[in-house]
Amino acid sequence: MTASLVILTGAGVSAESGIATFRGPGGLWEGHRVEDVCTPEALAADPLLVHRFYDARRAALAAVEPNAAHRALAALDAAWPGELLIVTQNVDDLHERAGTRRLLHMHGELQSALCAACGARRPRSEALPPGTRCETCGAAALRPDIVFFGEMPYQMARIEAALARADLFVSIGTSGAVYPAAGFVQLADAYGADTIELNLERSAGSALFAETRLGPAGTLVPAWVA
Ligand code: BJW
Ligand code: ZN
Repeated sequence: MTASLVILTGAGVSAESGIATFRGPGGLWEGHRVEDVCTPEALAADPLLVHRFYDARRAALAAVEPNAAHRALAALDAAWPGELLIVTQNVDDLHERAGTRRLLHMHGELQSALCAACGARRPRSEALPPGTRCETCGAAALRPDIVFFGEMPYQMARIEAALARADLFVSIGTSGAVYPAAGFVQLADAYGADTIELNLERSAGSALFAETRLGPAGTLVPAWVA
């Protein structure tokens, strides 16, 4: 039987495309830490600041392209006959632009807007003017479709079920600073999966992995997939 894979990706996988990581150099935005902008409290207190942050990030997507790591994962997705799930913490669309299909955005997507009143989603390629109304319920409650600190990441039941069935868990380009994603390695290990970390430097939970390979994702991921 073919092995079942779960692959977790973080900001490091998009770094070589030119998207800044959160906790490395350039990890501040206009002097704000991500922990101060990505909260429901920040959205309530200063919605324009939070919308501006995501508008700038969305606009920046137009200037970047998937890199060799995204392409290698898309090729693996296309070729792997067994179960496979790529769980990304990234809110960019570089995995899908590379052609990955078995993909889940656990922290949301820059190119989606969420109605805080009814939960409806709509595609969002441009900034939405303040006061734009939800097409489903009519409330002026559209917010970035992003999982803020203190909010439950998306599709946790599906992720946990995939981890329970996984033979191999691979973590790529994530610092292991943010839960629950940082705990997936322990979960996968407890369920009996083998575990590998591919990262530029050792992550917070590095010791929990059976194997760690250090280097840039654009080099390590194609070599691992080959
Ligand atoms: C390369 C490379 C190259 C560089 N090649 N590698 C205390 C203890 C434990 C938990 C908590 C706690 N207090 C609060 C919590 C929970 C909290 C949390 O974990 N906080 C921590 C800061 C401690 N988590 C949450 O709140 C989450 N929700 C939750 O727990 O719900 C449960 C619950 C809810 C309600 C009631 C009760 C329970 C939600 C977390 C949401 C995270 N959101 C963000 C922002 C949204 C997206 C966006 O704006 O873009 O998601 S934060 C930010 O961090 C973003 C990322 O997805 C996430 C992870 O970052 P990532 O991807 O790891 O990036 P970096 O920059 O940290 O690391 C990059 C790595 O790449 C580095 O290691 C580099 O070395 C490497 N790298 N270049 C390969 N070329
Ligand atoms: Zn609505």
